[in-house]
Amino acid sequence: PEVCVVGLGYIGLPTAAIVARAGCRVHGVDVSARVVETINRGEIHIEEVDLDGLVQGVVSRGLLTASTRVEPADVFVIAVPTPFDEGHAPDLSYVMEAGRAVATVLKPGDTVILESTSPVGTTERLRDLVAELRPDLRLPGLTAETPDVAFSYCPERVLPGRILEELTNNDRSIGGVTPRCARKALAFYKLFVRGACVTTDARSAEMTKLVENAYRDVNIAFANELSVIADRMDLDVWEVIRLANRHPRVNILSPGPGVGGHCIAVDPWFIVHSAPQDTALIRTARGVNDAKIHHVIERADALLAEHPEARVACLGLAFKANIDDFRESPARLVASTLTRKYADRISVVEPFITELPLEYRDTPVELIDIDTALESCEILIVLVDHDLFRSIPLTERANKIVYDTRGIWPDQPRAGRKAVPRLHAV
Ligand code: SAJ
Repeated sequence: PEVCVVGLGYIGLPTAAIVARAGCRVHGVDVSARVVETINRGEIHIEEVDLDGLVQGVVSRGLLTASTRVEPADVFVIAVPTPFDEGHAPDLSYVMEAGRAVATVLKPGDTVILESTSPVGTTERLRDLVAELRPDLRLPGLTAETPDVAFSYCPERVLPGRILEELTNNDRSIGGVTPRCARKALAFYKLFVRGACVTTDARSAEMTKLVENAYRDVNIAFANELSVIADRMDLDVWEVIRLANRHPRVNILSPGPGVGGHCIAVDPWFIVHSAPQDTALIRTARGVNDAKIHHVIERADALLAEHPEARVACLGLAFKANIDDFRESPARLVASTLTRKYADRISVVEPFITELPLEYRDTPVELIDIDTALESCEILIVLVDHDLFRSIPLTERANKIVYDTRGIWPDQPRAGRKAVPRLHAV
């Protein structure tokens, strides 16, 4: 089939490239002319392992083209952002805009697939929008006869940094507005997915995506709450979690400086917004994870105030380890908040950038490398668990004052605390 992918971001571009590699002719659409030009040159505008070579290959073979206009195709994949507004209500304007554009070129036999994370009911709303704009088409769920166009919801569940591998190997939920719609979408995903493809209805698939990320948010909140309790009780939370996780049915996640990225900190709100009365746990988990950021800021602030002469290195700004993505990053918020008070003695180490973000303009704060930080700073605040930081041996940091929000250095002597004899399994 010919495929049109609307939205060429972190999901749309890798999907377009993988579908093209599977042998389909793919046309990608993006609102940004710069993104379109970059891709048509065989280059990419985002960082993702191995994506550059893949895009270069399919563009040079003529299998992937891009423009700012939706073109006729057999299958349409919509992968545009769904942010939320101030009141945590989902903003579906990009999805509906994409739907309007697709509606203009739809013909009988086509399949429309929504991949954007969306509140329950969005795929049916998309169908309703097309019904309004194209009264000439018979649409699923609205006609007793065989519909002209299929509508399905198929969320992605890939992890940044492993997108190409996970796009191919993860299982997929494929939710049709009708069973027939699901089967049409299934035939498309079978072209490039090696994981199992499980068909269901559109509303269940929409909820599944939200539930997966809310599940992770709730579990991280549990770990973060434990870390705050442990601080108060002068316990090493990582030691406690390591021990608890030896129980065959316990698997506690890792505390950190809060939850970042554009998925886990956002998607639970879509559930809360749909059922405000019944989401005490999910809402509280969001609150716990957001509050953890402020707990870290307070502790770091107290440490810096206690050592007024010490120079400080904030290690990491990314929202998680080993990626260059800074969206909704708690590390970034902690570092910039400390900078407002201690700019004259703070430096930042972030191996994934060459220039500090905008908020550092007009501050004396410098981006330094890890060697310089180890030579010149007395306090190290670990905000991201990049492998580069994890690999620093104790000998290079034994005499530092360390606040490790990620637990990457379990052997670090803890300032002001008695050494705890570590339990080792024998
Ligand atoms: N984090 C912790 N402790 C942990 C795990 C994560 O503090 O034990 C933090 C991270 O540091 C980061 C945030 O949580 O700030 C989110 O990181 P993540 O690796 O859990 O997730 P994302 O946002 O990169 O990707 C998630 C994934 N969802 C699940 O694992 C259920 C991914 O599979 C989804 O495709 C993606 O959201 C998405 O696009 O929805």
